[in-house]
Amino acid sequence: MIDLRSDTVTKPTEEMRRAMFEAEVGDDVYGEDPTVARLEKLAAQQLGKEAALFVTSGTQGNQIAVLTHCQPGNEVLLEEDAHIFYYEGGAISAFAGVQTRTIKGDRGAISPNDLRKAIRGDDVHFPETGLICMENTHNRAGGAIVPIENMKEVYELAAEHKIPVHLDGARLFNAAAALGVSVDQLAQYTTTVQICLSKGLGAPIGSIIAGSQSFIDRAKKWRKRLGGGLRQVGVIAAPGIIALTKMADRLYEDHERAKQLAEGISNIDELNVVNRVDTNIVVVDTSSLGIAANEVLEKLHAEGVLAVPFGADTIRLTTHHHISNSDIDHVLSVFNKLFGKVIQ
Ligand code: TLP
Repeated sequence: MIDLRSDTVTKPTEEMRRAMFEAEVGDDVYGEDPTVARLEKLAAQQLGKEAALFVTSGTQGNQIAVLTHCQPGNEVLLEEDAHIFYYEGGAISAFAGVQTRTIKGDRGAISPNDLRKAIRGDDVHFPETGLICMENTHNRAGGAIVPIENMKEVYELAAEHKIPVHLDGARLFNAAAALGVSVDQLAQYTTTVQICLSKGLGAPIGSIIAGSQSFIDRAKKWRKRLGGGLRQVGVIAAPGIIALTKMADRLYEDHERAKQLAEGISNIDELNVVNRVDTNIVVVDTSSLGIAANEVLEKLHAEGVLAVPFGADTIRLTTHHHISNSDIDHVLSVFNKLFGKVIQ
């Protein structure tokens, strides 16, 4: 099987497995796990923040950030296809008791003008705008990079109104690699940031949230409340250290392969690549085939290629460190075999 469902399917490298085996551990609820402490310190340094916290998943990291920043009844502004809004099971309202107000973006970027209009003024009728969320790269925009200038504008506007900005940076390292900048250059325009260790960076589990020391102190309490206070968790923090130090430099390869994949697929008349491929995600409109996306996926599955549905007529393919050049060639030959003939 060539698994292009997500970069979350990546398995730990040999080095990660060895690090897990050898990890020094302690009870992290007592703050005594030296490996977790090392990971958090390293992540805070890389992201240019005062402190960081190891959490179990991207979803947990985002939700802890919302819970820590907001009060029940606040309004949170986010792009209309943001993962926090679209894919987190409504957790933001279920747990934090906030309401969401979505703004249509352009390739995941919210225009400062639209944002300005959405920020609430001081009125007894209104909820307070408690948080602005950004996402970079933007998943549903097809791994699109939100430009650094846009992040700066959003952050400055938020600061004028004393509103914190949380960045869902599940794939921030992909954005940084594609732009040729360091992650702190992007994270500087955020109050807090969440990054995933378990996507393109290949760790088996875990995310980081980073921000000021006082934010992280409060976030730690929320993590505990949510049952995310873990004990000898150095065994899973250890591969996270390798993710941060060894895996970011190769992400450009995933981006190159995604571009090759998109180019090959777009040569098939009945298929339409709908995103400009900035990073490791390719979104394909299959509507011209006259069959539902799920059927397209079944046909691919039968040929040993896995992808995910991304809408009624769209599928998503994601490259990652288990996907080689010859896998891309093979996937394209499968696409041609299945769908290329339709046009002849
Ligand atoms: N995204 C997953 C699915 O949930 C859709 C994927 O396969 O892409 N933020 C962003 C931008 C994400 O893409 C994801 C995962 C998360 C947060 C959540 O991370 P986890 O899965 O660790 O909770």
